[in-house]
Amino acid sequence: MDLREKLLEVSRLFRIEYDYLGYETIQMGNVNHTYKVNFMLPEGKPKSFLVQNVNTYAFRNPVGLMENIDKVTEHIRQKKPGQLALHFHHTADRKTYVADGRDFWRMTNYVPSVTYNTVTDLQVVRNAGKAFGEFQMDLSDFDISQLTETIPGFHNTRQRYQQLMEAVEENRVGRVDQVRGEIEYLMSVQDTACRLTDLQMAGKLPLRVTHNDTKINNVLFDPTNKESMIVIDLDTVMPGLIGHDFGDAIRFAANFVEEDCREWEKAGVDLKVFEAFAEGFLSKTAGTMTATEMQTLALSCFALTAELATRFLADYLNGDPYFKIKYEDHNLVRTRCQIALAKDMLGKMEQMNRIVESCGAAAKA
Ligand code: GN1
Ligand code: MG
Repeated sequence: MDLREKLLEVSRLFRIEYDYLGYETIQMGNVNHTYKVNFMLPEGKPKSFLVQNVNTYAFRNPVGLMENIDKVTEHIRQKKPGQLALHFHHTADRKTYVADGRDFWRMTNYVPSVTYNTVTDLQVVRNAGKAFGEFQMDLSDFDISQLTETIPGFHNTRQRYQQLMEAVEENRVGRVDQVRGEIEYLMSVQDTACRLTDLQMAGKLPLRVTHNDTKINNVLFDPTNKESMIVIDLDTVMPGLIGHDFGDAIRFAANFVEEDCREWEKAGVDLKVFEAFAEGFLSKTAGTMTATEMQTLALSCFALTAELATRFLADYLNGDPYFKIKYEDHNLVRTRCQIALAKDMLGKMEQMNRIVESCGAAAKA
């Protein structure tokens, strides 16, 4: 069965009975496959849905994942009735997924919106910070024990380093010699990169319910103004640290270039974007943050960047089984870009700390 037919079959299982027009592939995310599936309503208006094929290599327990999303979206919906929310469609037997033995499908409403991969508009950045900060606050009273860890140790940086070392030892596709310099750099900063994880293990940072994948393109914006509408991609909502969300957002949004820029030497942290995001994020979260959380926010940006470098590099060494790639060395380019960004962050750590301090003080005032 070709994809066109498959998407129709899946849509019918989600009880969409309109006339089928076809599908478009959406460039969204590096892990799942996403399609916009188009129909025609009886009154002659088009209507679209988003259908995703969940990557079960990355998510070994997709049913647990969907249960997490169900609980989290329900919690937010109850808190904010009437506000735009993610809505997953159900099959006739009330499941939020279709598992056909090979693939794992789900369907949501399609929200006309704009997303940003790189941003220089500081108002947009500030609003993204607010959106992720608010998301976390909405879940601050959610019972953590209700959540399945969809990817165990997702932001355990020590474990990520270990996985990189295993990939180096196995050298499955013979790429190790090509990346000695990258391995050496990452090893040289291991303890700094893992400080957040070490503090967590020592019980010095509180566990919260966090989003864990706070790329700015996971916030949908209203096309008519710069207001954020909704936070999407809840696959990795799990117990985590506030720094995981702050750090990953900065890693993506404040980089001068996209995370897979072939001119990786241009990567670096734009402090204006950093400040705007910090302002927005802290305006929502500062009141509930501990001193240690606040003091490690800037460090968390470095931690998440170095961590992702180890993940991209391990995937490259394993023959790219995890992240979708568009060309042979894509994961290597991603690795180099994250390393260049990480180096720049280390150089700017003092400035970043000062910005966090002043935004935190302003938010509490
Ligand atoms: C993956 O698929 P996407 O783009 O939402 C990854 C994140 C990485 C990101 C890097 C479940 O996210 O952790 O930061 O790629 N998600 C998963 O672009 O591994
Ligand atoms: Mg994601």
